[in-house]
Amino acid sequence: MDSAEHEQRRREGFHADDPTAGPLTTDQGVEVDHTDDSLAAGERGPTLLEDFHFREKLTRFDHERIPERVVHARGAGAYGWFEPYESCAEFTRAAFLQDPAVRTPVFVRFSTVQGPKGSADTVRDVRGFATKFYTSEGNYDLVGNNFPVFFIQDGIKFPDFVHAVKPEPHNDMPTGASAHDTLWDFVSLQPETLHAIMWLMSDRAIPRSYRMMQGFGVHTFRFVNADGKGTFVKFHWTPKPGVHSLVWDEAQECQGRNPDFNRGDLWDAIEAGEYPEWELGVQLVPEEDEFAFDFDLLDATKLIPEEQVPVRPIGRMVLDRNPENFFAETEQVAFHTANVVPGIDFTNDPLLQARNFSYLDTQLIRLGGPNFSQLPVNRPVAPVRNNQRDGYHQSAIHRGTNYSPNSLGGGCPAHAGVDGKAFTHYTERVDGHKIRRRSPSFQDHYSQPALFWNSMADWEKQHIVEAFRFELGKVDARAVRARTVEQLAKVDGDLADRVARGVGVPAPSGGETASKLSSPALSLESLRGDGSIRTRQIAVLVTDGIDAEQVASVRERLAAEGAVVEALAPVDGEVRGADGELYTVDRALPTVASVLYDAVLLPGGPVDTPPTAADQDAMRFVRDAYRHGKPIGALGSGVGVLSSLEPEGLRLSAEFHRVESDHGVVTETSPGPAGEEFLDAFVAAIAAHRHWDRPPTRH
Ligand code: HDD
Repeated sequence: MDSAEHEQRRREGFHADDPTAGPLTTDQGVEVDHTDDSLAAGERGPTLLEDFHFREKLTRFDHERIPERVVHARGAGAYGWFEPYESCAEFTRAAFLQDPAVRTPVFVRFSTVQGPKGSADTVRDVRGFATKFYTSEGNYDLVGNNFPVFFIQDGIKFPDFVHAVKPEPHNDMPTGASAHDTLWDFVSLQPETLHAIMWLMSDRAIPRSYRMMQGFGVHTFRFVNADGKGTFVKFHWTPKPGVHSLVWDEAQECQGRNPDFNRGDLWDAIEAGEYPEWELGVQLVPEEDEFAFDFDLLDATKLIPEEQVPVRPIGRMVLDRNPENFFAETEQVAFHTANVVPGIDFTNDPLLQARNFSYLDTQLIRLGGPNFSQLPVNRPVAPVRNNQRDGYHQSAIHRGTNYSPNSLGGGCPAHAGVDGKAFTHYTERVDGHKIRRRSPSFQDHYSQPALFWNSMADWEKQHIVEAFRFELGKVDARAVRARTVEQLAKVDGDLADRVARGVGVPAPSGGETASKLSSPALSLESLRGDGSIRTRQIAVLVTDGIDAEQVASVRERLAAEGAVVEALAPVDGEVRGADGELYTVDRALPTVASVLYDAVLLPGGPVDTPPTAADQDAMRFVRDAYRHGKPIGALGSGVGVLSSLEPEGLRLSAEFHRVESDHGVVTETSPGPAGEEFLDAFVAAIAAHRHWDRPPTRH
């Protein structure tokens, strides 16, 4: 079956009857001529029970909601495809990893974990990154996160962990946040959480965009080739535009300004034809090297440093279509870690083993019965033939016998296997006593959090410290704060000391670091992507008197580089340029904020009339952009606007025709169209995303 047929089969049955193709009907197909008034006994009389249309309409409405996911309730999804770069036959027989000419359709759902379905996008949280590959051999689900490690080692602790992080039971607060007593109580008592907690306190937990975050399968899985040979594998998704994050202050403001910040960004990019893309990479470990590490490959709180086992790129995924109906597709999609295909198998990771139970179980309650795999978004493109019958919401009309073996049904469906295509479980010798005990090889909880800390740039460390101070600062129980800091001291003395000073608890003495190792690949500094500024949102602050020619010259260059430029003015409509021409405004400043943009340009106007200095919204915009490390370009008298903030010691151009670029602030005082030197420097500043360690401003 080629990929076009795949797509065709997957889409079959996707649409209910077209509601625009004829008159309104009831669910039974009876035409209805009136849906605005209920049937009543007289003009001011009571509603009549026999109004079946009214009752059906209300009943259906009453039943529109299904239980939200117990975790990962808030999400956004998109369709696309995956193609391998070359055959991976040496390691796996999975059909979708064999032929670069075959594109496998995918559906991906990104999510936050803690908050309910209606919570804000930019909370501090792990992001889910779940991919359903509709392969020719059946559906394969890679249900990952944007962190490579998880909070617990054994799935039996999952309900405890989730209870601790979810809103507190007595008052259902806080929504979408981990900064509360019960989570930190759990963390302080369960040190296996510390590695994932380090990631949670880092900027990875506040991604700029779903398109700009990594994805990880987390567990060690197993590839199996046609000879039955196994190879351990860890999966990595790497986004083409690089990994970019928000800053915490900005993320919090975004929650109010645009709670749909991440899902809107995904939607808009796909609508604009800027298709998000990731490279799939694998870390491969031969079976014979299972014990070659100072941690256990089966422990999901550990990562394999890339410097030790490089990530090998094996293919790419592009998302190119938004769903048509959020409920039908994004809400009803059902992922399951046990959805594997021949050539991909499990390991004995106890977290993975628990997940293999939990996901099917949860879909049964969430989607109301066992036939959810018949829903269009879940339906495999590979044919389904078995004796599993009936149940709620059965939509197939099965014929013939429903047991095996049978003779009356011609023995159908026959067992697969004659052509070697069937799934066969990896043959692994298992030997042991029946015990309820964590393996001693899982007991080092401090080295890898220290490895992560050691790998961070100074500004990343500072953000981690600030995040710990924020979170623990919200914890009422002083003993929990103190116990958490004691745990941090076992990771790294400096970290614990810096956190302790912010949260009013004594710094534990003599803390060393639990590891001297570092992995530079973990720092955002090494994940800057392809250096492009495509889809970056650039604000241009305009008012009456702007140099419209100058604005046009910058707009043209930024648009040519694929950025999205919007002109913001105190009020919507038009502004009159210095040349007397009208210039169109895209949005009024009071309706937006700097946190919704990646960079800002301050164009000039006639000397002595800085276009924005008098405008409080504009000044706040620039101040926020500066504080959040965002690239700022200023031209002509626009430089004066910036210098009115008095950034201490920042180089701003004062001389005519001179371009200064300092900490992502690019200035040129000359009037008229922007020169190449300015444009190149501004584009480079935007491509670098953020500029940390800026000198403070006086205003
Ligand atoms: Fe899970 C949903 C990722 C551990 C039980 N999980 C869920 C989703 C993602 C993950 C991305 C949302 C899928 C979607 O978009 O519909 N979960 C992970 C990762 C884990 C992990 C990367 C650790 C490596 N999960 C985990 C454990 C358990 C669960 C240990 C239980 C033992 N997860 C669930 C669940 C959910 C779920 C309760 C809720 C909704 C759903 O499954 O479909 O079954």
